[in-house]
Amino acid sequence: MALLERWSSSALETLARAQDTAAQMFAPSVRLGVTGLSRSGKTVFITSLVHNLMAGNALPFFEPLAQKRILRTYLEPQPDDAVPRFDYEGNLAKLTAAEPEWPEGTRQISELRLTFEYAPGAMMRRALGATRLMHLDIVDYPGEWLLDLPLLDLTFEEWSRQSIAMAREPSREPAAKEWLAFLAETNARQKKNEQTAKQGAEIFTQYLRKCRDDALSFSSLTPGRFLMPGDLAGSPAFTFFPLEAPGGAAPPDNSLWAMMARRFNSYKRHVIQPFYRDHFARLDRQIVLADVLTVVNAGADAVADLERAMSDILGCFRHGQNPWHAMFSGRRIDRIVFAATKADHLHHTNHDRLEAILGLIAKKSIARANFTGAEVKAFALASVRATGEAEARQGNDRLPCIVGVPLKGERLGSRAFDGKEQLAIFPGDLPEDPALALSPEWLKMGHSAAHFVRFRPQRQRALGFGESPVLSHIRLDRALNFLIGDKLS
Ligand SMILES: Nc1nc2c(ncn2[C@@H]2O[C@H](COP(=O)(O)OP(=O)(O)O)[C@@H](O)[C@H]2O)c(=O)[nH]1
Ligand SMILES: [Mg+2]
Repeated sequence: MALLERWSSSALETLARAQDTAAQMFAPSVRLGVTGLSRSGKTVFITSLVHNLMAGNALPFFEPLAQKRILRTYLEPQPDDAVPRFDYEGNLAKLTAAEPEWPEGTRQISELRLTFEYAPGAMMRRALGATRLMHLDIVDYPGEWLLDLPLLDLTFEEWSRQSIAMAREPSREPAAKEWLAFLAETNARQKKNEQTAKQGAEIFTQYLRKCRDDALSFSSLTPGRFLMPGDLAGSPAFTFFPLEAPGGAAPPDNSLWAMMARRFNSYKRHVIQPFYRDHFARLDRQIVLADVLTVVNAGADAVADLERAMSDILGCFRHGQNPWHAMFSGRRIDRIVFAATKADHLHHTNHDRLEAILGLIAKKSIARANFTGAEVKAFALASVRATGEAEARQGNDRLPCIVGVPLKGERLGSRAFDGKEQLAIFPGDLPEDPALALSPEWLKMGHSAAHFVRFRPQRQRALGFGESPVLSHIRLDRALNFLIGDKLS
C-alpha cells in the first residue's frame, strides 16, 4: 500500500509537470502595442500597468482580477532577442522613490513579457482544466513611426504634394515659413547635391519640430523618423525632403528630384517596411495614447489635426484593404483603445467629459476613415496620479481644485516654481456636451491654466505596513479590461 502510494504520488507529480510543460508550450501570447507621440505617456503607462498587475491590487474594473481568477503575474524573458527590453525596474524605481521622479523619455522600441497564471471563468473551466497561462507581450513603440505607415501607399510625388499643401495651410504656414522659402529657391531639375539634401532635410525637420511643440500640438507629422530617428539617424535614407513636382518631361537621373525620390523609396524599404513586418503586423491589440488636454488647449487646428492623425492611424489597422498589408501575413488587431492620458490634470468631475470629447474625436475619425474591422473605444485615464483634489471657496462658490507640486522650472504667469511648493489650481470645467468642447468658439477661448503646469509625481503610499508603495492611477483598469480582459476569460 505504502509503495503504491509513493508510486502514485510521483506519477502524479510527473503528470503535473507534463501538464505544466504543455501549458507553457501552448500558453497563448497576446501582443499589445502601446504607442503615442513622444511625451504622450507610454513609459509611465506601461510601468504603472505592470506594477499594478503584479501587485494584484487597485484594479477593480479589471474583471479577471476582481473575480480573483488571477493567481500570479510575473515577468519573463521576452520572445524577441533583437528588441531592447523595456526598463521596467528602472522606471518603477524612479516613480516609487522617496523623492519620486518621472522616468526619462525613451526614443526607441522596447518590449516586456508579463505572464499570467489564471483560473478560467466558469464557462471555460470544464473545457480547459484548472490553471492556464497567458503571456502578454507589451511592445512600446513611438507613435511617430506609426504615422509613417500610410507613406507605404504613396509615391514621392504624392507625398510631396500632400506635405507641401499641408505646410501651406494657414495654421501651419507660420511654422513653415523658412521651409517654404527654401522650397521656393529649390528647383527639382537642379543637379543633385548632398549639401542641398542635408540642408533641406534639416530645415524640413525644424518645421516638423515646431509643429509638434505644445503651442501648436499637431499630430500629423511625416516622416516620423525625422522626429524620432531610433538608431538610424543621419543615414542617407533620412536625408530627403518633399519637392514641388516639375512639369513636363521626367527630370534626369542626376537631378535633385531623382535623388530625393530614390531616398524616399529607400526610407520606405529600409525603415517603414521592416517596422511594419517585424513589429506592427504582429500585434493583436493596440492602445494609442494622446495628451488630449494639451491638444484641446492648443486650439481648433490642433484638434482637427489630431482627428486627421487618428483617421490615418485607423487606416493602418484596416484589414485587407492596404495593398502593402497583403505583403505580409499579419495577425489581426481586433481591439483598439484611444486614451487621453494625464486625466489627473482635471478634477474627477471632468473625467467623463474628457472621455466623451476623445470619444467624439474618435467617432469622427472612424467616419472619416470609413473604418470597420476592429472595436474602438475611448478612455480618459491617468497612469500615475500626480495630483490630489480639494475644494476652494470663492465668495459663495465652491471651486473643485486639483492640488499638486509643479515641477521645478514650471511657470504660471509670472510665477516660477521650485519643485517644492504645493499649489491648488481650479483647472476649469470642460463642457458637458463634447460637441461644444470641439466647437471653434470654445476652443478659441484658451481655457485652463492647469494644463500648462506639469506636476511632480506624488510620493506613493503602500497599502499595508512593510509593503512596497503602489502607483495610484485613474481608470487604468477600465482600459486594461477592454484591452485584455476577454483573453483571460
Ligand atoms: N500628471 C501626469 N503626468 C503624466 C502621466 N503620465 C505621463 N505624464 C507626464 O508626461 C511625461 C511623458 O511621459 P512618458 O511616459 O515618458 O511619455 P512617452 O514619451 O510617451 O514614453 C512624463 O514625464 C510626465 O511629466 C500621468 O498619468 N499623470
Ligand atoms: Mg517612452
